[in-house]
Amino acid sequence: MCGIVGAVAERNITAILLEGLKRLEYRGYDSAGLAVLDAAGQLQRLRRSGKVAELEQALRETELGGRLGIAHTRWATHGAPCERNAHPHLSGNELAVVHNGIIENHEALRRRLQAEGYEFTSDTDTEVIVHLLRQKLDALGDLAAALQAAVKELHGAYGLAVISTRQPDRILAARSGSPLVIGLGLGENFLASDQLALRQVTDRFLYLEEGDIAEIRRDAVRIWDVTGVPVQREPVQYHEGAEAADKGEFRHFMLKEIHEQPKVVQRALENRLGADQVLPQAFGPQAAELFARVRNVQIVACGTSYHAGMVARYWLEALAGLPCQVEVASEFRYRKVVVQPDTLFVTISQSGETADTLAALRNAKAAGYLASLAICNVGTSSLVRESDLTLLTQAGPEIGVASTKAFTTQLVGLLLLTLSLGRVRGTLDGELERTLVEELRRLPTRLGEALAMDPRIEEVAEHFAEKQHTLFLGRGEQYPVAMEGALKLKEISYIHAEAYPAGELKHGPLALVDAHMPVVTVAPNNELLEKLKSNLQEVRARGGELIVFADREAGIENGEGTLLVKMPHIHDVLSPILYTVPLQLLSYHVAVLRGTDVDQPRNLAKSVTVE
Ligand code: HGA
Repeated sequence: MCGIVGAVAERNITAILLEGLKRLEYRGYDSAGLAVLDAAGQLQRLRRSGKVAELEQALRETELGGRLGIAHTRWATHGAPCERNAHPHLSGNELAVVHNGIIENHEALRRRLQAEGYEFTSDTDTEVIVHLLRQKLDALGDLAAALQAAVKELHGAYGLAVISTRQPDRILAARSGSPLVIGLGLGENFLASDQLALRQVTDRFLYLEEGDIAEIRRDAVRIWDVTGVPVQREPVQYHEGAEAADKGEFRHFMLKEIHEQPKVVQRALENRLGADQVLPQAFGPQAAELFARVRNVQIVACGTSYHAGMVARYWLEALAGLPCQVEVASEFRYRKVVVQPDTLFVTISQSGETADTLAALRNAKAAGYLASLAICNVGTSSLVRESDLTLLTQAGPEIGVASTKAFTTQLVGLLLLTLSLGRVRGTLDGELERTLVEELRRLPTRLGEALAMDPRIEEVAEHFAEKQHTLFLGRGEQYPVAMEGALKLKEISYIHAEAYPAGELKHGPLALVDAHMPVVTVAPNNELLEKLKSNLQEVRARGGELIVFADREAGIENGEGTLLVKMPHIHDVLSPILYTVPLQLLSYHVAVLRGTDVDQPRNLAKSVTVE
């Protein structure tokens, strides 16, 4: 979603701001802008709707430059995506603000500030912040004090940065519900909503905590906590994995990330598997003692991560004998829940900054759960820092907005969790445990075999290029895989796709089936295969075209009305991980054929840091 970059240095910082914005582009946005204090100490602002490249082009045509500035990519929540609403927003040409998040009481504040004579030039909620700040600055004379006073009147979520002509040597920042990180340089300092934006200038970071306010100058950083008390935040050295933010030989990040799956799954298993069991320390030193007390599991997540949670429910109940509930975070957070005794609260999020999931975790703290566990890809994220236990998925940076390798590594993490809980509680059969550990070791090879089906999947994708609707079917733990397949197709090809448990077909969706509605099915060779085959017959009998991803021994043949993709054989329990891969490839090829923006699909954003 929106991105923030700020810099204060002895050199012109516009190139640093632009490079930072480019590094955040993958999150999805609709406009971009920056504001700097020029050599005369005046505020100069430039904004463009569309891509950062357009802002860059506009910048080349001006003289604009300075040693202190802030920049932003906006993903509109309040007000149309257009230049007038792009950030930074100004007040009286002496203050500029960029903001990620939503100010919920913006209407009341706007009315009050307008009545007091402040003139608004945008439809955004953000603009109230800059006028409110100017009011406070007029009264208090100091930017940090003004910000401390202003945030007390803001309800909602914000990560924000402010610069002013009145104190032209500093950037002020505030965090509440939307992440911010300070990058430490030599004689220069930086600010961003994600450290990725600053990796070209530093690898040392201070992570702001909830409620923090920071004052960033060239040679000093001061931070106050939520109570206004000065605090020190420990600098963290950031080590990036080998896979940097570049596409390499691939046409899109999404394709690169799909192909990385054997490698990242291997990494997700490293140091976590013993000879015939999941190592107890995989979830941290206190895990074994806590796991022994777990009697229920509550999983909360959004989007793709929610689908990973749904697969885990099948595993946790079947293998660890634990009752498990799974819910989308945006519902869970506003619901009065009845907490069963000894329930482990599990959150799943790629970024660890997903606003709804974080809010659910924060609510859960007061609700009486046994402990919280985050399954997450970003070790420095808020979710990780605020959870009792963590399992990092080790997927490496995921740039494509549509999640792929983050999902499969989440599934690996959730299977490790299931096996650990099953072992500690004595509910998992020892023989089955050994088999599954062995199968997990072989998983990277199996994933490589699934990727080798790519040319066939590309052929199959051609049958979709002109379609407008499609159904995805699965049974048991393949039902969430079908949901994830449908989500991928919607996200990047804009084809309407619905997933159903295959047994539900005749309770409604069969009415939609005709020659224009392809039906995609995942069919591993398991105990539900025969039932699934009957469901496929129901589709064929209505003239529906089937696309089936089936175990090579499933006894399903390519033929009229049935396009078959033969899959490598895999143990039932691990089949959701393997069968996800061809569905990712199918969506990818369909999207390429339809000419959509695969890595940055319209209207979507990575790391959903607003509600
Ligand atoms: N509410 C602000 C910022 C939106 C945002 O943070 N998106 O991720 C706006 O609409 O401009």
